[in-house]
Amino acid sequence: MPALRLVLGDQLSASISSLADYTDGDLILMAEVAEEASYVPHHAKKIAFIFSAMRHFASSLEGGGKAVRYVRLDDADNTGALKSEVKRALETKAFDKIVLTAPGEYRLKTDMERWSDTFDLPVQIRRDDRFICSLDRFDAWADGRKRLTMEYFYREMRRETGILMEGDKPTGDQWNYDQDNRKSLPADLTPPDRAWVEPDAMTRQVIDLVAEQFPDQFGDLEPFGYAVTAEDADAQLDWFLHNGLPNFGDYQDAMKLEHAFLFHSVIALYLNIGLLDPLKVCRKAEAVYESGDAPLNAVEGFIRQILGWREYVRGIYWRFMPDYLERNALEAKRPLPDFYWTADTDMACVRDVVTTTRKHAYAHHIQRLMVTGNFALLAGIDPKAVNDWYLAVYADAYEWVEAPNTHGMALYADGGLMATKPYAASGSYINKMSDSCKSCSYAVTKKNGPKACPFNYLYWNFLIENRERLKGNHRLSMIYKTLDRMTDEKTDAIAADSQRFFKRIGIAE
Ligand code: FAD
Ligand code: DLZ
Repeated sequence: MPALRLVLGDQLSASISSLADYTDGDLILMAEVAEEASYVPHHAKKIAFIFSAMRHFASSLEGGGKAVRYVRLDDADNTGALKSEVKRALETKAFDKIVLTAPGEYRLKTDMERWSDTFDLPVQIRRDDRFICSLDRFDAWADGRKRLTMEYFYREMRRETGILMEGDKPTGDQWNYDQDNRKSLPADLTPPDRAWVEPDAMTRQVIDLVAEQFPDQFGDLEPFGYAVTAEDADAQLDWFLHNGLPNFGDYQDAMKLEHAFLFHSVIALYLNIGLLDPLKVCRKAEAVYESGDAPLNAVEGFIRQILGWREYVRGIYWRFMPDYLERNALEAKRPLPDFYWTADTDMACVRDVVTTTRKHAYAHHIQRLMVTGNFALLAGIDPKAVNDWYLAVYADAYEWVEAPNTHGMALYADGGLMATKPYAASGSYINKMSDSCKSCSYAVTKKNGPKACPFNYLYWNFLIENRERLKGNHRLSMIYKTLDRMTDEKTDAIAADSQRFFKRIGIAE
């Protein structure tokens, strides 16, 4: 008897495990459903990207002779949820099993684990083997360790894959070139113009659908230039390897107003839905180093993000869920300010990151971590609200990768499971790494008063509010010594400025 094979919107790889043993008579189900499109208010461009990539993938499967039941969002009978679409598909003929690849989010996995009872059929939930490190391998690495330090995990991945290795030694005799990768952008260095993809008729149809069905959604639907097929995603990667990668390392942390992409790859959205394969991406980058077209600090830095960070955060997510997202180590509870949606703020750096997020469903890592993330950390915003925002607004956002980065790295809500100290920074970090302070209505050099950069007093206010929770962290001992030397008058001014600011942006307790 045939199998019903469900392929989710982020499982668009020809090699996906749920399709491995497809045989004639089987049916592949793909469904655009309101439930997935609205469990957080996804960016309009993200919805269009996923739907268009799903349609292109379905059409390539059909082109290869496979039977696909593709349910469009506006199909009259669409029931709006994955489970009810499986039910409808099961009613079309007799199936002896349901086959799927494990989803990337805990909420769906727990639901799918009950489907066998619901449908009274065997349900095979297969491993998602599109990652370099299996979850078992991650757990074997993590078991018994006191600290799960990404760097040591990364070194094991380097050894196991042989990427950037000469025998048992790292290429260049150094594992990590991070200290070379923190330069600000020289004023005379212009980032390359991106080679975007022109939407085809199928993408245009999806854009019209999203415009009609999600009229009030956050984010600009157009212009739309993202790739929606594996071939075009590969071409985007190749463009980056030759035009961005040589400078990726040096300017990885740099920020420039109205230039979110800089020398970044903009491939996370393709990796995360399966249009690109992480190991192949790393090998291609390694080849660019070997041919002498990009320096080692750039190539190692880029590979570390994929072979290291991306695999590591996935391992953390599945090892610690569902408790992970229940943690709120700093007991942060202020609401998310409206300007995360409107960009209506006087802080030029935040305004720029939210604006680029709205336009492109993209911001680069340091913008996410050190501007919007840092602000949410310093202002004590409720982690649930911050997680929901990050999950909604980025085209590459799925909980397995979004949550550890937001909850753990940006907000320290996991109490230091991932980061050894909170990534808290005052305005001077933003000033060093960007050009935004030059045109800001606040003065980054001022520490207090109405003209002072809010990041400056919020930084100290954060340390004051969290003194009991953080004073035992030895990496913060120097900072707390500096705080202890401040006069009462100074700490009172910090608290008063912070409270005034919270009130003004509508988040005072
Ligand atoms: P590049 O800077 O060119 O990096 C190359 C690749 O490395 C990325 O495409 C990505 O696949 C991988 N990578 C880099 N950093 C990380 C990281 N910390 N964790 C996992 N993979 C990484 N990444 C997501 O893919 N989805 C998310 O929802 C997401 N949410 C984030 C939320 C916060 C608060 C922070 C601080 C980071 C988040 N990241 C997320 C990680 C990172 O910011 C993005 O992967 C990156 O900005 C995507 O842009 P890019 O493709 O140009 O990456
Ligand atoms: C993100 C998303 C959206 C917006 N829509 C769909 C959809 O209509 N159908 C679908 O199968 N998948 C969609 N996705 C991706 C899923 O949310 C994703 O598979 C889960 O979050 C697990 O990672």
